[in-house]
Amino acid sequence: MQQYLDLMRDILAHGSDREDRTGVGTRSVFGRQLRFDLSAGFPLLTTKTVHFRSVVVELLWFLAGSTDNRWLNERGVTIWDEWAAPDGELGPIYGAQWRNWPSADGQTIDQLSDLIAALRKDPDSRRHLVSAWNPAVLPLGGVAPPDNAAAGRMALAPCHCLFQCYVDQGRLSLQLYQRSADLFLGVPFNIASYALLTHLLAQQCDLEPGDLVHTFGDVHLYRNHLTDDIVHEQLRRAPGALPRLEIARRPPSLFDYQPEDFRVIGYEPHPSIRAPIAV
Ligand code: UFP
Repeated sequence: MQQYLDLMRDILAHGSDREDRTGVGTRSVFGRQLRFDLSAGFPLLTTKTVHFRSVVVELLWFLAGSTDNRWLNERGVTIWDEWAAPDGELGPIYGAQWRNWPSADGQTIDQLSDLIAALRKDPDSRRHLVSAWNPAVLPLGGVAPPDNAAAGRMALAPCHCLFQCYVDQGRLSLQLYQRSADLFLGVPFNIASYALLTHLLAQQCDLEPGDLVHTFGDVHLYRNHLTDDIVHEQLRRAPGALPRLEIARRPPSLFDYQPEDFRVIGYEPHPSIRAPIAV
């Protein structure tokens, strides 16, 4: 995870100070990439504690096609609370686009089922893509996230908006394009989530997990995270050994995993670091 810390230093050294939608302000760079060989360990940040169970539950929620925050709350996960409408709805975010992309003829497209079928049938294809970026239902500008969700729009425009899979020599690799990335709070979570997704896709296709390639558009540090007890505290810490992911069973489909199926072995992180989130 040294690369993650190097990217933080890159932003501190080379970033531009910018104003942003949330009003907090960021220091940002454009166009960077991290690469994790998943055979070398599971990329869960060790220089602070990342709550792995929330990563698991959120991913299973996406896979289930749900956009209802109550589903997460019932499982003890509160990471989407700030964006939800009063009834828990988040609008047609990731789960809706991944499983039920609305097509022109009134049908819906299950991009994930199509992906699994295509990976099995034609692993060499260069068309193994899944997109969450659907311009027809992006949030309306100047409208608060919960109000967008209540109006049937996405509460938040997809940050991790496109991924592509690649199969070579029995290994499944995945590249993610993240258009906007809060490096301190969001990215450790996003890395773990897509590493987990790569493991699941590989298992379902009888392949080994290969590389996770994480490509960034605007990758930033929020101004209120550039303090001695947040970003600089993290940079003082030495990364430890990566844990290993254990998957207890192979369920019949990508949509049948349960939170209890996953364990990280040997995760010995530094303590968590609290930081304010920009909504
Ligand atoms: N963000 C992430 N990862 C996520 C997520 C949000 O880093 O998974 F949902 C951050 C990126 C940015 C903000 O700081 O949330 C989204 O704001 P905007 O839509 O203006 O880019």
